[in-house]
Amino acid sequence: MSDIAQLVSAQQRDNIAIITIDNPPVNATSQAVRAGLLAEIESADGNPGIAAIVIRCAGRTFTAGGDIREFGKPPLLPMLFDTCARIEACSKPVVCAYHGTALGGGFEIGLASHLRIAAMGTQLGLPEVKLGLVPGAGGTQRLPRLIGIPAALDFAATGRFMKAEEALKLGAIDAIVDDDLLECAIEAARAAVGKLMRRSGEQPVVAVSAEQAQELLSGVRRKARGQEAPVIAAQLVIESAGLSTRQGVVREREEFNRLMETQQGRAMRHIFFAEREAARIPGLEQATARDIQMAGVVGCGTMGAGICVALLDAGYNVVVIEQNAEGAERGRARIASILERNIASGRLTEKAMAERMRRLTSGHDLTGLAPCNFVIEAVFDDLDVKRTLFANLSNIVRDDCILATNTSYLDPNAIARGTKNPQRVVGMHFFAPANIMRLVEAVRAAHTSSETLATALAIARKLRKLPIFSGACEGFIGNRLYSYYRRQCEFMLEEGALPHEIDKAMEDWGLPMGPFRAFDLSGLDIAWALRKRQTATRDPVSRYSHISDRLCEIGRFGQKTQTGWYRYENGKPVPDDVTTTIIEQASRDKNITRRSFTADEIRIRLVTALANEGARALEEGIALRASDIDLVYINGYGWPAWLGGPMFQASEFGLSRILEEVQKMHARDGSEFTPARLLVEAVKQGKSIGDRL
Ligand code: T1G
Repeated sequence: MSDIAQLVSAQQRDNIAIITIDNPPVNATSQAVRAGLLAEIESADGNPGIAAIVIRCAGRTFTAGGDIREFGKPPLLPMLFDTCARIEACSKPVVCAYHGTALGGGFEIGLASHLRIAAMGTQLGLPEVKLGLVPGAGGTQRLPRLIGIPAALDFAATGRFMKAEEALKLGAIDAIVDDDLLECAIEAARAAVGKLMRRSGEQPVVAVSAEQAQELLSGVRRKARGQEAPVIAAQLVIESAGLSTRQGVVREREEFNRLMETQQGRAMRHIFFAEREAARIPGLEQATARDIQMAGVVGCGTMGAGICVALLDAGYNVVVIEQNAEGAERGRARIASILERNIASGRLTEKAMAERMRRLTSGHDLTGLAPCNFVIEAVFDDLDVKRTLFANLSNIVRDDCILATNTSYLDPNAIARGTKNPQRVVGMHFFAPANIMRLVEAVRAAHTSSETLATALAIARKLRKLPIFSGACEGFIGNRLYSYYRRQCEFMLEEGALPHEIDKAMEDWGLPMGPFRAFDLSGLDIAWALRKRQTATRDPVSRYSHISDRLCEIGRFGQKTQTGWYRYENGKPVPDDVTTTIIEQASRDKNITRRSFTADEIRIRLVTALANEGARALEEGIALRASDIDLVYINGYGWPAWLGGPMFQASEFGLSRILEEVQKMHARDGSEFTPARLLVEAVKQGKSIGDRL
């Protein structure tokens, strides 16, 4: 039997042809599926014994769209838009039976059919923009013909899913069924025989005015923040009013092919696979996560409160402990105020908030945590404080209660010392605001058991976070790399750049916030305290910039003091002479002749700082894969997905260029910037940065 026969098959029930796509896991429309579907439609159309056709999928979902593994390779005929055109032109009614997630090409197969029904719970959408693309099989042309330009534009430009109920209301589908989907589809096909067929591509589109089009486009552009695909998708939807479906599909295809080759497209596809790969942690295949009935949180400052909200949102019962009664009261109020903000923004109802608050117990006595089988601490980031806390906790909670630390820098091994059963200690590093940021670094300490790690990962996933495995080291993956990035930012100041120039170079590139604005936002005092603690152990010959210390010495701690790298006027950062004077003095102190930097120089230097240290983290097994590092920067440090992360960008710049840059750093800035062995090897062997350098 050929592949085609296996992946797409047809049966006949009376005079109805039932075409079934069966291509697990998600019925992607790979070449064999496209060809099989085309062949079966043609055969049914030409068969006088067939009066109507049903298209359905086997397995857990209708097709989730194009086979992403085929992307970036030479296209294989037939293209899905041809198959869809053939479906639409069919002389017999074609009913599409959606279930699961009908996405991209999957949704488009139905849009080209003459009638669409969906099982309860089906979700539909055009998520191509999330892969840096636009729909490629007529989605931008047929959807506006069914639901109008503004609604179609919203789906095509955001990639958001619509529930079957919304799709029905908008007119994207014709019915929702809660009985047997196939039987209902056959029934609908029978009823359609001999009736006038409604071809989506032949429906008129109600044009929008030029002003409305501009308004819609500028809204999309604003939200896309530099990503190209959403704007193009919106344009294509708007253009549908002036073109026939056939012409529109040609336009759509041109843009699809062009976007496929762009860096943004490559980056987004890299991230799609990176996210799925990140879930695979070697050695953990057999480990089962424990069921958590009650979660405890120690510390209810900004971080602790955010973690509590995330736990409450995910349905856990939560006990939160502060140092004293007032602290507990304040903590509870902090949690309530986050939830209230979610009500104000329409994300939560009053009732849901009340229900969450009922699941929250707050107090100031650690013994309140006795019933918990998972406790996370989010107290002041000090080793003695955390060590004492864990030692105390291990006398209160059950011996198998998992103890997680939210430390951002400290060594979880040191925290675990003195704890009974250190195998149940794990790092779970959240990023502020913890109820919103998607990244959690799941840190395996020397004694962490597989079951403990698997439980931490499962909890993070239940919180709808993206857990990334990290080994134990100072700063884990994210902050470890970040300190090299921060230092190169400051070195460039000494050499001639100014904070706003570096910020502009990075913001124009795509970061929502340049490094100096980000430093100001998170506060300069914490890093200052850390540097002071490290003074004694710092290598005296390694390059050290005093600029940030000088700012802190005069009380410039960033946004919270209204001055830091910038001066803040009504919350807006303004380059400040005081900072410039300190920077220029630092250059003079080191006899550095100041020079100007191009934006490209700034970007490559900062990517190099991250990628070289990233490669070292890979060498040491701290990070499992280069793509995990990219995910850390995208989900925890504001990098847009379409930039692909620092390791992806390093290979885009070219690894030999990166190596040259590290060699310069090494010569100029000292031994911490030694080229990573993996980087040197990759360049020598002409390999790409890949997942294993
Ligand atoms: N192509 C190839 N593999 C895919 C795939 C796809 N479209 N979608 C999922 N997989 C693999 C995935 O890598 C994983 O594999 C397994 O399926 C399960 O996925 C012409 C051009 C459908 C909501 O963007 O959003 O149509 O890791 O772990 O959480 O206009 O997958 O097990 O080896 O994510 O249940 C548009 C992308 C394509 C859909 C299921 N479609 N997929 O989520 O499982 S472009 C998309 C998803 C297109 C046309 C154009 C989700 C899902 P492995 P999973 P899940």
